[in-house]
Amino acid sequence: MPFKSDIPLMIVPEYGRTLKAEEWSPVIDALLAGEHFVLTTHENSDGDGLGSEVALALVLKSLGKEVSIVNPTEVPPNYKFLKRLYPITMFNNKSEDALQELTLCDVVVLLDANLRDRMGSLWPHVSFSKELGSLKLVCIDHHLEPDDFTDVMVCEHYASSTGELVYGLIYALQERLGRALFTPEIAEALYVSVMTDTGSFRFPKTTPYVYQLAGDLVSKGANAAVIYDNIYNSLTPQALKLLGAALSAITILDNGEISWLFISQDMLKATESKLFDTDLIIQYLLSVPSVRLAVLMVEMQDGRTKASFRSRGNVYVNQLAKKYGGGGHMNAAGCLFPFSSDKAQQVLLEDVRLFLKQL
Ligand SMILES: [Mn+2]
Repeated sequence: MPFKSDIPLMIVPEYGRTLKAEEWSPVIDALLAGEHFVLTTHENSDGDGLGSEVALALVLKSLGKEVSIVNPTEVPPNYKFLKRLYPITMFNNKSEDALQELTLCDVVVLLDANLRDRMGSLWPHVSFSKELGSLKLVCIDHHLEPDDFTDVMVCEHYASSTGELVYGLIYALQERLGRALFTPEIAEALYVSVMTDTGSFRFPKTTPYVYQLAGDLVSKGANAAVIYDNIYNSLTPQALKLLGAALSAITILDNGEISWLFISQDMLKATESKLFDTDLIIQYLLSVPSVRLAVLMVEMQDGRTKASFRSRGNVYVNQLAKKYGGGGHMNAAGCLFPFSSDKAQQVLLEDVRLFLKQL
């Protein structure tokens, strides 16, 4: 008998609200005052973070600023085409260029993350420069419950994506400067952000405003079909093998309410796939309509365990992730367990059951 669902999708009245130009003033002041910028996003970057930083880098460059994009982890293969629009460097403590950029810059803009730890290996350097008083940290994001660690922050969780916010920021900047700033390249980068973070315009935050914005970006030169093809029709044979193995390993527990998947290093090795190949799998965990909470756990190379949560209705998984130092959105969140995957699975399953029971 198929599981049935009567769980309503969340619609929040503030979804689709846009910021007034004056609400962007602190960000615009910081951007116009800065000379030398480093833009960055969270570890294991996604389309939203990457598209947002490329779009903002292109805008700042056109204003005559020095701009580098330096990320804590590498660009996943299906987003590498963005590097054609702007160079993206991966930071590690041995890379002299990236270290120099971080030392020279006077403004760091963090996009699509609102917790200091999400900056990974960049944070100690940013924090050091900030303490010296030589650096301003600006954050633009749309996740829940931001940390207090920046100088200027716009964190609006009703926005579909960080790209949606950057789009509004560029319009506010155009108004302030009295000149046009959008180019086809900027439109392309922002379209990547909005398309990926709305699950290709399917998620609840896909408001009429988001469709208008997408239409505006297409009219400014973004090629929707080519962008979709670049990002989603880009699986390697290894990633397909992993998908097959992962789908067979999904378990549906507790009367269909929980879907559960653990991907081990052995599974990644057997299919010769990579960590970022796991990203497309989580959507299948929520494709059974009775599922209220979906958990994907991935064993990392260093022994830690990465957990991603998706949920339906009033199951606010950001609260679950927060318990372990993570965070995210109401229906999509994640965290990193510092201990072995056996222990992580055991602890988390108990917690997930308790969490659902008390709702
Ligand atoms: Mn995002």
